[in-house]
Amino acid sequence: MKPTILIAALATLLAGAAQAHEFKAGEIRIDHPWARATPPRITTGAAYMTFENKGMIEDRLVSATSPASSEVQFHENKDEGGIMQMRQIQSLVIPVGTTIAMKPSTMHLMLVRLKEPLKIGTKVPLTLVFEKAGPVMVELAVDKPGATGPKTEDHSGH
Ligand SMILES: [Cu+2]
Repeated sequence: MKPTILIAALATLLAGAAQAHEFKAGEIRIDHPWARATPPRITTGAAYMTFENKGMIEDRLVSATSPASSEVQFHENKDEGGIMQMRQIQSLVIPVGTTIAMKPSTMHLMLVRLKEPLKIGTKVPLTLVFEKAGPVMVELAVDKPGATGPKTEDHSGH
C-alpha cells in the first residue's frame, strides 16, 4: 500500500475518535490509555492504548513504569498452534504515519506485581518512555474486568 493512501485512511479513521482522553509525547499521540480492573489477590493487570506517529521519524516505546506495580512489561499475543500465548517484547516500534493499537487481541502492557487491585473508575498514572520523544506521563482509565476497549460514549467521563 502506498504510504499516502495509508495516511489518508488513518486520518479518516481517527477523525471520529479524537476525544479528550489522549496524551502526546512529541509527535506521538497516545489515545485512550485504559486498564482492566483486577480481582483481589490477582497481582498482574493488563493495560491498552493506541499510539499514532504523526512525526517524520520512527520512534520506539522502550520502557514504562507505574507507581501501581513493581514492573511494567510489554506483551504480545501469539497464536501457538491454536493456543494464545503471551510473549514479552523489549520495545515497540512506531513507524512514521502508522497507528498501533494495543488491545486485548493483540498486545498489552503488563503491570507486574500490583501493589493493590486496579479499581473500576480510578485513574492509574503510567510513565511511558520513548526512544526519541522521551518520557510522558499518562493516566490509565480503569474499566470493567471483561472490557474489550473504548466505545466513543465511554470518553464522556474523562
Ligand atoms: Cu501479559
